[in-house]
Amino acid sequence: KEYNVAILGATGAVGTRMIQQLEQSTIPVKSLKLLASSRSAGKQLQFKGQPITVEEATPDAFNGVDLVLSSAGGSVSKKLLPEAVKRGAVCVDNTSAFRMEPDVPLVVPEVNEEALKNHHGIVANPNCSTIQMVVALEPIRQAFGLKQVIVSTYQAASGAGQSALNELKHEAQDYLDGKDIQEDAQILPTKGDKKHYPLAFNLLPQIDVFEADDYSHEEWKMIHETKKIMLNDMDAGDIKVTATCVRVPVLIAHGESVYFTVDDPTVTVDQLREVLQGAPGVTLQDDPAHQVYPQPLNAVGKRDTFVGRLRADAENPGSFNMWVVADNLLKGAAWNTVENAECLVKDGLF
Ligand code: A2P
Ligand code: 11C
Repeated sequence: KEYNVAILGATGAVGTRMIQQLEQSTIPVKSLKLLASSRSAGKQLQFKGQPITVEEATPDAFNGVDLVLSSAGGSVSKKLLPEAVKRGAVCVDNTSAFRMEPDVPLVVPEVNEEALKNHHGIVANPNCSTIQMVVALEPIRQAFGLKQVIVSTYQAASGAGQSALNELKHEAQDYLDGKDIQEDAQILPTKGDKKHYPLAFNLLPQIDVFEADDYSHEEWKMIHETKKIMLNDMDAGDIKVTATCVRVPVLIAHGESVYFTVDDPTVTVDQLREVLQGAPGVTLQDDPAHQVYPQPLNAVGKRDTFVGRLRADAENPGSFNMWVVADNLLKGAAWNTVENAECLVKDGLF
């Protein structure tokens, strides 16, 4: 079978990469529709060397579509994906719109591919910072059990979209030209809040808006999405997770310092390395003697999650530190979405 595919948000930082990842995927594509806002209608993009004209995303644009890959923001997904499902499509959604709905699987194929079989038309892609962390932690959990995770993130500007990436470049240039960059800040830390601060030569410990308990919504996602993916049950409290999320002046690829405690206190760093060496979707880059460790610049454009800096906490047997880096636009978004769609095809789930 060949599929009529649509990409919703095709002109964005993630959408353009969805086009590339679909080109390189095993999904047999009969036709491809590229959908965005009315602002982009008429623009031309390429798929496998052929020009495709971008169309405005409306409910009827999904007529005849079998598979939707979506990354145009949560409110657009909420409005349009039920329309696509009504018209017979299966949607893999990269936004937060449906992630916590009980009948929507939240899937990272290396961790919980089997959850795909419970879909009712929509599969959700987790948040980028959650995805790379669970790819690194799942093989460890399977081998040794997992009690607790304490994560601090170092997140790239592109997580907030193409316009945030442009904002960082502009601020950096203005700063080097000796200009005041306060006025350049129009989007970050988040479009959804009142004040905006420059990211260039700075750090912003706010990603998304704050919750009532003073955690940011990004931190909330890392805690709750991790439990839904790894425990397959939002309310299961077996893994304690806490997070601090920070935006850093990097364009692409998130870094994470992950402190974790396994069930078995006799586990060694060598055993962890052995497990991670062969783990799906993981590349181990851990050779301190030769200064080998994951870096955002080296992860850009790659599908894998890179893990290094593994160390035992000498004062707490069974607890370890590691450093995890992945391209937030690929494994964190476009690739994980296309990979989920590949699995749906492979597993005969639509
Ligand atoms: P457009 O380029 O026409 O604004 P990013 O995450 O990089 O900011 O990209 C967001 C994507 O979502 C873009 O493709 C953008 O299209 C698309 N988008 C934004 N608002 C809408 C909307 N109301 N309907 C459809 N697509 C939208
Ligand atoms: C960021 N992680 O880096 C966010 C972007 O829930 O899909 C992804 C938002 C999401 O800003």
